[in-house]
Amino acid sequence: MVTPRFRRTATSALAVALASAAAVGGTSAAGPFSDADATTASPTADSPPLAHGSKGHGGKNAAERSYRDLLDHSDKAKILTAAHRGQWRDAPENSLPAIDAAFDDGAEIVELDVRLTADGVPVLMHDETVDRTTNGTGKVSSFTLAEIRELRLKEHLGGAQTALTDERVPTLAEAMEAAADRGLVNLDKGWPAREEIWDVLVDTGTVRNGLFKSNAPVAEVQAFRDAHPGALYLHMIIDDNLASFDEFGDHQPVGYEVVFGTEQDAVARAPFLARVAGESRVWINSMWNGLADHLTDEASLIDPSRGWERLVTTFRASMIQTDDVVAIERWLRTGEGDTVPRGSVRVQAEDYAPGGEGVAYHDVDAGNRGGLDMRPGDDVDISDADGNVRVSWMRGGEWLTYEVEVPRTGTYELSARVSSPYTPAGAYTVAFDGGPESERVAVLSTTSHNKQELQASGVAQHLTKGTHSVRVSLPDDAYQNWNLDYLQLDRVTH
Ligand SMILES: [Ca+2]
Ligand SMILES: [Ca+2]
Ligand SMILES: [Ca+2]
Repeated sequence: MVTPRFRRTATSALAVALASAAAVGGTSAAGPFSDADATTASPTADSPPLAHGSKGHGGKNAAERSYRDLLDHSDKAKILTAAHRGQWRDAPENSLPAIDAAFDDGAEIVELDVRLTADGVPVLMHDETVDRTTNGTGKVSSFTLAEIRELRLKEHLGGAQTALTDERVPTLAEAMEAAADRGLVNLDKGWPAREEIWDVLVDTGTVRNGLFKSNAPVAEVQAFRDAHPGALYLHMIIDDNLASFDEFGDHQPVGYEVVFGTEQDAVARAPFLARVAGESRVWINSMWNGLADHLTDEASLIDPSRGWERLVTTFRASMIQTDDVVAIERWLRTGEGDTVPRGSVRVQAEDYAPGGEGVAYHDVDAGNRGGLDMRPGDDVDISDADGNVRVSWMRGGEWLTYEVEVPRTGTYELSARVSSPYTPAGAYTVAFDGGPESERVAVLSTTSHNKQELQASGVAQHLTKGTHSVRVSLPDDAYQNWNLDYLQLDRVTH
């Protein structure tokens, strides 16, 4: 049983207003909403990102605000953020708590993946099979709703060694209910099930929350939109189908998801994007390389001008899909990426001390298997994963030494930004200035080699102002298969 909400008005007045707003490229929401708290400013080519007005408050009007913002593609349009598969850093991807967490963290949109069960019920699942993200196996389409509900979702991004949670595969109806008052839902993978999805949106009163998406032929898209006035639609374009922009004519989608493997792609050229941005919103993805050249979340964390800032200023993005909701929201508020906290010291794993094998490091296999040639001739395995530069192929028996400049005397706690899909992922000890080794620190799975997380070590050390050495050693009797991005020392006492 679903509870009707304020959006339960996919009826003529709204539909006409919406269709008309989309058709004429209206710069403000048509009709239904009169609350005007548009105190937000957006990054432009001439100014850094400024604060959002009222982000992350949730509450009854958040979805209305996001709906209205979505229809705004003026120069002042607010940058909207989309949480890829929900906030999977806090909950299983495509789960109900991941939807809540995404909105809690300030996203206006959750990107969810929709597939049909054997009995035709839209549920959330990214892959064609349930294997990666649940304790079951087989295609989603081979399970009835009752059967798929027996499965339990795995933590975060799932994977063979990832722990189960008590969460179940949500129906789309549950997901829309969860989002109804909070924001928008991007309905990825759902185009083949668009009629079933439409019925769910109508039944749950969430027509104004749901964003259909496809790269289908324009005639097919327009037939659906004509049959379902009020349906919000994003069209995916790459070089191969960039002509769809002209084919939509004066009945433009509310947004375009623009994907460019390189900045030289035709779809990424300034005159074309200017035309698109003049008619519609521009959605760009930053999760990994090849979605928008190398302008990724990880590159943005190092320096926003390597990613998100250029997506907005050069490529006209007014919607960004990300795996780092918290970080992109911080950037929108402050203009900063993953900056070192005040009073802390950070050393990049790839910036190990000079001196070579046996002096600065010990690496068990010859050469750099990571392929990023930063330290020619060294055997440490340095890789670049979607903008994240780190030491990879971390193996038992290996060690790395760092020189750190401590700015103030005090006690410091060490943490490490790591990634690994394995459980256990590994273990390390730390020794300062040639002293004794610490207790072993367990490296926890992040459920992906390419998704990093700052993990506390529990190791604390009193350090005087000045230069210190830190050695990180990997015991050879522990399983080891993880990546180290950086070490950080946070001062906790004087
Ligand atoms: Ca090596
Ligand atoms: Ca190695
Ligand atoms: Ca690094």
